[in-house]
Amino acid sequence: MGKPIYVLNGPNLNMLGKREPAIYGRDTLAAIKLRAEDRASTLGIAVDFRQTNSEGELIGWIQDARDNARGIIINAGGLTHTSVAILDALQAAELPVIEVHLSNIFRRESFRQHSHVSLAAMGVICGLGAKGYELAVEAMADILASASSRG
Ligand code: DHK
Repeated sequence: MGKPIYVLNGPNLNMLGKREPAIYGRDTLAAIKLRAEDRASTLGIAVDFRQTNSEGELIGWIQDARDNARGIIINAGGLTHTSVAILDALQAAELPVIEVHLSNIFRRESFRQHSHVSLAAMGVICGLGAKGYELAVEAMADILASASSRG
């Protein structure tokens, strides 16, 4: 299967299922992980799915991705809107990046409507709940397939 795609989740996403379900839905992160892994395995790719509440740990994983992953799917949680350091790490990774949010950040508070992560992302999926992760895995598989067919 080769190197995996990293699916990285930032602060508070471990609270999914309990956390503001009207905004984030009732799926737990464990359920989202299973769906992403299932979708990836039908596409013949591996997923390494992680969550942390620590900005430093998230940056460490992004740095690690440069050598050990084929692409990054990231929901940086609240760090999306604040962290230049996450953006810097994503740009340094030199990998395809897809940004995911469960909620539609453009229908929410104005401070959520700007994403630092987007500057490093090939595409953004938001507002589609847990399904967004499956769609991101599918899109990443296409991106990787077309990159490898170009040699
Ligand atoms: C998740 C969070 O934790 C928020 O801080 C973001 C994002 C939105 C989401 O919708 O998945 O603003």
